[in-house]
Amino acid sequence: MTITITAFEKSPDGGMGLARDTRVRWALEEVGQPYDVRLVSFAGMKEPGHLALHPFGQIPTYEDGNLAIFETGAIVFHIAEQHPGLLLPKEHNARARAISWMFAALNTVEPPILDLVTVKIFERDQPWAADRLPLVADRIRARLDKLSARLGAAEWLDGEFSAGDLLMVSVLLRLRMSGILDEYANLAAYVARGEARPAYQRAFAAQLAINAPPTR
Ligand code: GTB
Repeated sequence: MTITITAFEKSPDGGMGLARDTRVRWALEEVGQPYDVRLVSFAGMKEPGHLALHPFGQIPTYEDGNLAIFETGAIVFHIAEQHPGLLLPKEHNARARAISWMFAALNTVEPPILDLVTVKIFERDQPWAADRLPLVADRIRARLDKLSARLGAAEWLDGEFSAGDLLMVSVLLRLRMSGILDEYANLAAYVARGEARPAYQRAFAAQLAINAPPTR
């Protein structure tokens, strides 16, 4: 049975890899798991067929035989569990620590980064948007100060590359356009290391091929 994920028919980022299917593609590439992609329009996401897979009408989803799951973190976790030792260490404590980093990426580091997108795009016409922006940026810096200190000169967050790094790099790269990532040389280098991985390159190229196909 082939694994099928869903992705935007046309991503608003035009193929910069910021939509969350890139994270799932990256995990599948890291473990060497072939997959199919079903493209979904914004309207299609809200139709009953897709809502049966994703209760909030979003992408990505993941189907494998009679299993259908949603939420990028849960999908990446499932993929990692299917391939012990590749994205999660086999040793019990190291595995638990890698899972901590997965949750830290999604629950602690990503929320203020999402707030930045919200204030810059969706709230930009509000009279208070200009006042809110520096507050949100400082909340991001508060997280990055600590993350940068913890990473130090290490290659990855806890020993070998793990699903924790995959999600943390995916979260941080959303910051590049803001310039905040470049305030932290070790984090910028960490993100670049993640993006240089062959599996990431394949995942990025696959989503780009959909969103910015060659003109001829
Ligand atoms: N918590 C869920 C998860 O982690 O899976 C969040 C899923 C989610 O936000 N999905 C978005 C979606 O389907 C796409 S990834 N949105 C459509 C909708 O809600 O109707 C978020 C995203 C979208 C676009 C860009 N971009 O263009 O830069 C970046 C990220």
